Amino acid sequence: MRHIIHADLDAFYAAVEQLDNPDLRGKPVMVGGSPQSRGVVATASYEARVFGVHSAMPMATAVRQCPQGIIVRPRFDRYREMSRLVMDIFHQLTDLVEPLSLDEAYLDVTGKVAEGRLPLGVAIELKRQVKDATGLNVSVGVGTSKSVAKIASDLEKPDGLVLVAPGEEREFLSPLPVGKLWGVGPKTAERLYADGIHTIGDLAQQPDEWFARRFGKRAPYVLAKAMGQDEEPVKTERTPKSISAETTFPEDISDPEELGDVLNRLALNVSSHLERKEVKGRTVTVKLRLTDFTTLTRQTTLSTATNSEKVISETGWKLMSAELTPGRSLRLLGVGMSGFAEHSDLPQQLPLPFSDSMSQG
Ligand code: DCP
Ligand code: MG
Repeated sequence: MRHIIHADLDAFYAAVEQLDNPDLRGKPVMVGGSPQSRGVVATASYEARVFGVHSAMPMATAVRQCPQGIIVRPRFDRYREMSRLVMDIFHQLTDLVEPLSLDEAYLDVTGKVAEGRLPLGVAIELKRQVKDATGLNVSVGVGTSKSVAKIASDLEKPDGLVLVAPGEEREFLSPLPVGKLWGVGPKTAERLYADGIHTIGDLAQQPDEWFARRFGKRAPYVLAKAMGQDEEPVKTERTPKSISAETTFPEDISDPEELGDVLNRLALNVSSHLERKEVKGRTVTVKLRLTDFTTLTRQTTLSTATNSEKVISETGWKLMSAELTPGRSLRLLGVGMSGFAEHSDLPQQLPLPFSDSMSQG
């Protein structure tokens, strides 16, 4: 049996701002772009969430709903620095860490439990270590699978700690809305509601034939998740062939400035991921999905390998802006880096023989 922890920092960007500036503590803080330039909320402190302010909301709307909210511009370098501290603490506990974003990771702590530690004790200690080292609160879920741990960590945010005891997975999941299940997106959830399936328990009760019809090849995975028995391993940091980040918009976006903001965020994500894996790449790719679902990818190969957020976003911008014609809207934007150097610690200033011809096309 495995013991998995899912850890997710509370109101991450806003919490860092409140940490660094005591004047912001206990106040509604909205981190993001300016309401004048169609900026969006990256995240809001829990004090602001009371007013309905949330991530991805236009800042102008946030200001309307919470006029006393304090708008703070994001400081990505600082968030990345904090993220690194937190991920280091995770790594001190176990080698089996799978980061999902700057503020979120799975940890496989089965080894600790085998040494005689109680899963609850491991989780309490983890929360305390993060708090002591950084001043940040992390919400933690503990369970025998990734999906149960992830759902659990979200349930009592902020500063949550939810443990699902072995054998109680199904009972735990049963009353929760199907939309909470990993892999069931908003559209699938809506279709399930239409079929009268509201909770994860409702879903777990459906006959096998129904699962096969509704989910096709994915049926066994979805069923396992609904029963709280998925076997998905915690995937540690190996060097993959490419690292990318993408996002689908709630509504299609045509404004280049707005797309530029998204691109910067994705570039930060890719760059911090590259940094964590200690690799640098030369090929930057952007992926654009248009309103009609046409997907374009455009890439270019740089002369020097990099993990720089600035270079990735600038290169991505060149590739993307060449495709932005008036009236063209995007429903998805992605940025990726590939073409990794075998040993990224070796100097990269000299091009490898043939690298130019290899990088074309
Ligand atoms: N983020 C963003 N845009 C989004 C969602 C998130 O820029 N649409 C950034 C800001 C968040 C950080 O990523 O602080 C982490 O995302 P989370 O979804 O974990 O949200 P928070 O940590 O802010 O809040 P919580 O986890 O307490 O719900
Ligand atoms: Mg978070």
